[in-house]
Amino acid sequence: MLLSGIVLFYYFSQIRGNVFYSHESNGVADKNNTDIQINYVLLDGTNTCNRTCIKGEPPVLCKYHFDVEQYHSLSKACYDCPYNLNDCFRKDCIPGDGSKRGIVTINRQLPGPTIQVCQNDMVVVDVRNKMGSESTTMHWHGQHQKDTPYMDGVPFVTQCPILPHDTFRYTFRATQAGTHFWHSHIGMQRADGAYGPLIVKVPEEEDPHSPIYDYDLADHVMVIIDWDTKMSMETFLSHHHNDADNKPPTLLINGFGRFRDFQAEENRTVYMPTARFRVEKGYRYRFRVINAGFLNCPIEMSIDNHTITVISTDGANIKPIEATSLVTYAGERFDFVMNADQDRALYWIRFKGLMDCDERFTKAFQTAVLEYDGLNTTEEDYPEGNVDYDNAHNDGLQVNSLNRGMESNKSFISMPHLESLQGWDDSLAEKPDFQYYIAYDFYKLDNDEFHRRPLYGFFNFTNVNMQLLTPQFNHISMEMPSFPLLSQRNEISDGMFCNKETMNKTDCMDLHCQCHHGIHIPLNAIVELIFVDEGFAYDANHPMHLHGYNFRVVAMERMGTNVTVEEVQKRDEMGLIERNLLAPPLKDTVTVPDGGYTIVRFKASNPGYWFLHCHLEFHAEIGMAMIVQVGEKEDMLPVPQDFPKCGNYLPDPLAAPSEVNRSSGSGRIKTKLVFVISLVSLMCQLNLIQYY
Ligand SMILES: *[C@@H]1O[C@H](CO)[C@@H](O)[C@H](O)[C@H]1NC(C)=O
Ligand SMILES: *[C@@H]1O[C@H](CO)[C@@H](O)[C@H](O)[C@H]1NC(C)=O
Ligand SMILES: *[C@@H]1O[C@H](CO)[C@@H](O)[C@H](O)[C@H]1NC(C)=O
Ligand SMILES: *[C@@H]1O[C@H](CO)[C@@H](O)[C@H](O)[C@H]1NC(C)=O
Ligand SMILES: *[C@@H]1O[C@H](CO)[C@@H](O)[C@H](O)[C@H]1NC(C)=O
Ligand SMILES: *[C@@H]1O[C@H](CO)[C@@H](O)[C@H](O)[C@H]1NC(C)=O
Ligand SMILES: *[C@@H]1O[C@H](CO)[C@@H](O)[C@H](O)[C@H]1NC(C)=O
Ligand SMILES: *[C@@H]1O[C@H](CO)[C@@H](O)[C@H](O)[C@H]1NC(C)=O
Ligand SMILES: *[C@@H]1O[C@H](CO)[C@@H](O)[C@H](O)[C@H]1NC(C)=O
Ligand SMILES: *[C@@H]1O[C@H](CO)[C@@H](O)[C@H](O)[C@H]1NC(C)=O
Ligand SMILES: [Cu+2]
Repeated sequence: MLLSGIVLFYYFSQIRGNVFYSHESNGVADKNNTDIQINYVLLDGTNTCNRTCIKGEPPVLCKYHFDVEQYHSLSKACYDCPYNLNDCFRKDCIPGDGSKRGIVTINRQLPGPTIQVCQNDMVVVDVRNKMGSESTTMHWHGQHQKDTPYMDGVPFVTQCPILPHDTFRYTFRATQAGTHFWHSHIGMQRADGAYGPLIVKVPEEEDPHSPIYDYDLADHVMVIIDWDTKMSMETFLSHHHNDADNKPPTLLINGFGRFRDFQAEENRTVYMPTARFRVEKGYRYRFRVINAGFLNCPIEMSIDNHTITVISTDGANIKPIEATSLVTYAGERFDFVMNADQDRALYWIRFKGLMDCDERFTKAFQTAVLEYDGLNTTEEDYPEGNVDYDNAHNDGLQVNSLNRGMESNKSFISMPHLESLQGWDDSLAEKPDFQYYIAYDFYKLDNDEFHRRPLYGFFNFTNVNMQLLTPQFNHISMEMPSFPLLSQRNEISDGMFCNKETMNKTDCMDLHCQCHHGIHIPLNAIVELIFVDEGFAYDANHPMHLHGYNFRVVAMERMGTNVTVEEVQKRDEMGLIERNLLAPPLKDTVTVPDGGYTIVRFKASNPGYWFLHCHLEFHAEIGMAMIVQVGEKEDMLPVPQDFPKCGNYLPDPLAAPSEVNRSSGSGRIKTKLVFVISLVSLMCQLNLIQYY
């Protein structure tokens, strides 16, 4: 892969002292950051931070440059792709699935550049917004930002959006080892290509799984996304404001997809290239899977003639489990080991889209190729047999199955049954300090964004495709604040947040309630969140992602098609909910069975304002999200003094000009006025302005 991009070379230049923002702020105690005040070596991240991690070696500072651009797949950079397959691998060529469409890229790569560092390295990413009219932010999915909560990249929660032409320097420590990813956290940019791997490695001695694999190669990272044939904003708008659907037709694996065929000379059919994963017979390989998906399309993956041994999820190690297939949901990551112990051959890797991608809708699937060494094959050689949607599945034990819970049987295993290698901690205490139900579904509401009664209210339509159901947490749609909560926390007013305790549920079941949905959790409380997917409307699936933490997944069950919080509560009181409080897996993104619940636990030890949301972009963007405030404002780290600010500008229109503060440049205004007047008179003289 071409990973050069635009990179600033600070190769081996020693830098000393305070590369980090000094933590001085309005009366908030200075926190000791002595542990990160080391003399880092500033490296060009793309080439030199990608290294073997050695125990005892000091961390380094890795610098990357991200140019966020609106771009195009199968652009002129692709010349004769796919008729000449070599052209598809040219620099700046994004072959995609063969659709020519607008995309959003980082350094004209899709997926974007890989950030690969060792644990505790400092990562510095200059994100330059080269889009003319859209703002952006970047989120480092899986990193907890404990030292730098204001680097979490959530617009209006931790920072202001980065304006067009501006550059924002993210600086954070890669504390969470494992397979993660970075992605834009604004609008539909991730859906259109603004995502890439973030791999944090550890020394071999610190990896409990190192004895069971031989290689952990950059080439074996598998980034999956569901993919559309047009800009996803187009799909979003036509689905939300008209009768079009929101189902992704295909998938991309590392930016490649065989979706269309192309007719070449002599009636020869050619395809876009597929992702290829090369292995040498006799060795065991660690693969890292990232689901960057944006729509309701869980993806089942399997490799023909091989089993996979799943060893970690969302960066946290689990006891290895051998399986045939793995289901991933948007935002999740899994690492597995595969043993190249079969005949030297080409094998299909099958990716099957579920839910909105299944046989009822688009039958979206994709393939990649597992290629053994010594075959003398080209990009045009494929494994035997054709893959279509109906045979995109391999039978056998499945990990993380769709809409299944701990009622697991021999054919599938659900998340709480995986065993964390981190053992027990006090988040798994018998009773939590703070328990909170978050129930959701799609509701038939006159959501003012999409249905305006009496003009075009929800019930004005009989055609269900014209009825937009609103996904909400606890009957509330999140309205994002006008300024970032964490970095401008002094502007937060009392009573600014709403939640099910402050709202009248009866009202919110009939009317569309939209406000700054937030809950407040005491610092260091042991928290239990119970997600209830009521399941009345549709068969849906919402992956839940919490920023700033990973949580234990202690229970999961599918109860039926229609479920209420009261029923789950009753079940719990009767002792019918089985919680795994021994060593359940640690995750930051988890599925909830439709018509069921998922229960997670964490210790609220990371103060801040953290976003909790459905990881499907269309849902999060229309309010299936909330704020989790952990601790008091004083508990949170202060932001750097010169951190960018934003917000409304609403001066009093009745205030006399004299009341406007003179200090801030009235002189300059006068000069400008004189300049404008003389410019206008000059233009009049030159007849550049016409009067009508
Ligand atoms: C920071 O650490 C130094 C040395 O360990 C200690 O003397 C000092 O009191 C600490 N300051 C704060 C604010 O904790
Ligand atoms: C890391 O370096 C290896 C060897 O130089 C290269 O093959 C690989 O692509 C690099 N990986 C990344 C993530 O840059
Ligand atoms: C291509 O296909 C067309 C229609 O099926 C057929 O008439 C023609 O002979 C084919 N050409 C070649 C070169 O095979
Ligand atoms: C894969 O397994 C199938 C079924 O067991 C077998 O028929 C086939 O020959 C195997 N493929 C290869 C390339 O070994
Ligand atoms: C590899 O394949 C090419 C074309 O198919 C052929 O010309 C060449 O001789 C082959 N090389 C070996 C070592 O088999
Ligand atoms: C496990 O449960 C599923 C769904 O209820 C069922 O289809 C399957 O046959 C069961 N498998 C076994 C081995 O019991
Ligand atoms: C929509 O429904 C409302 C009643 O809820 C009705 O008053 C209104 O006339 C309807 N509008 C149209 C355009 O049918
Ligand atoms: C909630 O609203 C309903 C209908 O508007 C009203 O009857 C009820 O008293 C309200 N409940 C509370 C607790 O305010
Ligand atoms: C679930 O609720 C839906 C919508 O209210 C209703 O149409 C359906 O009959 C219910 N299903 C069951 C099994 O109760
Ligand atoms: C004007 O200045 C005064 C005193 O410096 C300050 O208190 C006030 O908030 C300022 N007003 C505006 C609109 O900036
Ligand atoms: Cu959702």
